[in-house]
Amino acid sequence: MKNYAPKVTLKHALILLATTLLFTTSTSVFSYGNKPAKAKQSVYFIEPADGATVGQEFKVVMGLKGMTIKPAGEMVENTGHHHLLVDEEPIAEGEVVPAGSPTHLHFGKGQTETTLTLEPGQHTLMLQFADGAHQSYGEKLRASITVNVK
Ligand SMILES: [Cu+2]
Repeated sequence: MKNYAPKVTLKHALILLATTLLFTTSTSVFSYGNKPAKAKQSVYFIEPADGATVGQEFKVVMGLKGMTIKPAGEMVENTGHHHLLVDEEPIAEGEVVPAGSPTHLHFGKGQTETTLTLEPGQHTLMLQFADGAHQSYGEKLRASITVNVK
């Protein structure tokens, strides 16, 4: 009978340990469950940096996350091509990026970089990702920076 009390204590300790492990595991699973299932979709400027001072001729490198680049023409979900808008207003989701405009540049072959030549002064560069028919994906796939051209 002297051994009875320690046995109970050991049993309780094991239950407590098991409960702790279960709780820890559940907490971990819950944390992972809170992460978005889909990678966040975005476009961004790799080059130049926001606020950069650049020469009149400068390189622009366009970045993309969570989408795939595809040349213009074919409509495939989660694909599209870059557009670069120079000192222009944003294009709302579903609206077509104008063609034949010197300030609405299409990269319909799937290009991810270009060279711009701008007049000295401050300019706004806007990246807009759009689908195979040049229809804007809207704000979620848009990014703007300001550059100072020497
Ligand atoms: Cu286009």
